[in-house]
Amino acid sequence: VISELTGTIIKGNRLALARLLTEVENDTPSGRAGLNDLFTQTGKAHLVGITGAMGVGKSSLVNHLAQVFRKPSVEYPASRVAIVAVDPSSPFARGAFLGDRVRMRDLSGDPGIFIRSMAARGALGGLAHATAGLTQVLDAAGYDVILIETVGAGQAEVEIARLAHTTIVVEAPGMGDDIQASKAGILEVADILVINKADMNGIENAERVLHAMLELAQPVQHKGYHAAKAQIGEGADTPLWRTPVIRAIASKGDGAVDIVDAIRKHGEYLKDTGEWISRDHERLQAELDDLIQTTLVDRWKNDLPSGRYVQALGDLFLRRISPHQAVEQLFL
Ligand SMILES: Nc1nc2c(ncn2[C@@H]2O[C@H](COP(=O)(O)OP(=O)(O)OP(=O)(O)O)[C@@H](O)[C@H]2O)c(=O)[nH]1
Ligand SMILES: [Mg+2]
Repeated sequence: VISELTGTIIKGNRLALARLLTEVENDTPSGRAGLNDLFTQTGKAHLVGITGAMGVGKSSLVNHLAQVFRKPSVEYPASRVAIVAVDPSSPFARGAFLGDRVRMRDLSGDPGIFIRSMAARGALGGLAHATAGLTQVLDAAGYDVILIETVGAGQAEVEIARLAHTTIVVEAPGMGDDIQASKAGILEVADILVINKADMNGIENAERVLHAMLELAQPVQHKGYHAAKAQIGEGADTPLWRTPVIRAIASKGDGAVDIVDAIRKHGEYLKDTGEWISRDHERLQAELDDLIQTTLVDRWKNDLPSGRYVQALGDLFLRRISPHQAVEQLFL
């Protein structure tokens, strides 16, 4: 049984969709009810994470990717595209947000595109959780491609990568050999690497460095790829994914067609190998386990005699007891 709200969202009511997204983002009871209602309709969308350092050109790229996805081709019908831009919690957040809005305005006339900005939460778990909720609603609402833009290269990006089927890491020359992604091990989660700002100096160098780092970051994958290719012979389909490195000039839209092509190929690869389903199952299990954990901790804290936790914490601060002893005391 679906509620009236859910029905209108599935029929394409954008206002109802925007309202539910706000409820889900704030984790309100009606947001949860809406998600429960819609959940049976999820699991169809291709979730694509776009991550990279600040100002590298992610929003410009997302803008053009959405337009390419909207154009029907011989092989593919037009997709309905949702964009979720996760704003950084940095002092630049407002500027970036306004910048995004200016660039994203190109897309706003198209009813097949839905754009949503989301403020980064304090807790990383909170952000990942809220993003997962938003993508579920958009998925149920019939958006077949959901582009999730996240800024930076750190823990948050790895969490978003875990949420996405396909993770695109965007780099740009001009940072010397000091490619940002290397630091957080973000290359390990890259399914597609984009070197943006190909109109700037240093593109060849950046490309060389990235290829070298990719070999280091994904040695097993590459070994597997070569070994498998040797076994099945030249020309046969490769059973393992090899992260492509694609040049782009996002401000002009150059490279967008190639990147969309790579996204579609990666989606097919995931489906052919069964990884689409295994990633989906991993994601759902992680979500369930997270929920169990928070629920257990909340319940347990509620059941604790008042003051016990604060007292143990006080003793810990004063170094009277160790963290392990504090746990023993609390679970007495
Ligand atoms: N020269 C050049 N400039 C670009 C290119 N792509 C984007 N830019 C410019 O780089 C700046 C940042 O672009 P955005 O698309 O906002 O980058 P972003 O990664 O989304 O930025 P944040 O969300 O703030 O991290 C803008 O001034 C763009 O016009 C490119 O390929 N070449
Ligand atoms: Mg941006």
